[in-house]
Amino acid sequence: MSRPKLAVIGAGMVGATTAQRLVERELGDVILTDIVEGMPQGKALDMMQSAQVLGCEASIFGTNDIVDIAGAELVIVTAGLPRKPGMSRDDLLRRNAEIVGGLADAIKVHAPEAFVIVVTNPLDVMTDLVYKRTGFDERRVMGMAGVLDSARFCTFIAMELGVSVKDVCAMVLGGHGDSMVPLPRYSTVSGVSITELLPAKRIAAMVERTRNGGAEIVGLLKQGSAFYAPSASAVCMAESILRDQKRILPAAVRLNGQYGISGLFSGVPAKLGKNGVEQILELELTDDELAALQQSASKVKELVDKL
Ligand code: TXD
Repeated sequence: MSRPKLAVIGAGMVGATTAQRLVERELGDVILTDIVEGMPQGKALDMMQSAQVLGCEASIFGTNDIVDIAGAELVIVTAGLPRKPGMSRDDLLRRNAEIVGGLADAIKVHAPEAFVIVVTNPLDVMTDLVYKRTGFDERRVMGMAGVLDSARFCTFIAMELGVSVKDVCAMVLGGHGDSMVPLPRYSTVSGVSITELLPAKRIAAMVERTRNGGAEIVGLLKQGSAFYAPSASAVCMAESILRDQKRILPAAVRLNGQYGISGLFSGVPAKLGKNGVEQILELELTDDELAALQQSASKVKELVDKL
């Protein structure tokens, strides 16, 4: 059986875990690349051996040569520096822009037909950078944050109510950062909005915990940042595209007037299928929710302008 060629750039915590999940789900044959000599090769070999134990047929190849991504159908960009305790996502801006900008140029040359899912922070700005530097159609470039932020919100809701997380569905819009916009009205347990299930105070506390979801884990780990849920989230988006699932997932996509935002990437619900971002859904928002989303987008714009 021929499998699609997939590339994961950056073989650190998020990248390596992403590669592992792609292989274990047999979504494609994976190229894992990083600049640290021997590291992607070592991790790939270890994963190949785990695939043998698990009975997975997909392969993984580690390399330091970016040219090996040639012809990839889907590329996930995780290369960059992670946040350290006390460091804001925005501190990462300049350093990661250099790295991701260079990688976008390489993707344009070596994988010109690829879908690109960006993970590196600051997420919305890096996604914008990849879009501009590759010149790819906007349906092929997207950022992963909303799936993760929503997963965090879902987890806290399930913990609070003592219900299965499978029955919880939450929606978090906006940029990946302190200005993200969790939407309790559109967050449900088996179809019932949490606004009918929990007092406003408890909801506000969960919203706050969701906003600080990344920082909470950074603080606990002391070194590096979250990677299990981030990799699961990136793979969820990849799977929706590769298997044409047409899932509606919150993703950082380029807006052209939706929600009153133009020419910027921001997290909104999007349909992901074999053509990439196939549709952007416009939820009906209250004035406050819309203002929060636009405020979040204006923060992204500030950073884009800085670059
Ligand atoms: O929701 C989200 N979008 C995020 C984003 C959730 C979690 C992590 N998020 C961000 O992803 C995080 O703030 C970082 O910017 C990236 C990657 O996080 P990770 O935890 O995987 O960082 P690591 O472990 O430091 O791995 C980064 C790797 C490391 O091995 C570097 O050697 C490599 O990137 N790197 C490169 N690889 C290839 N090519 C180049 N140029 C390069 N530069 C660094």
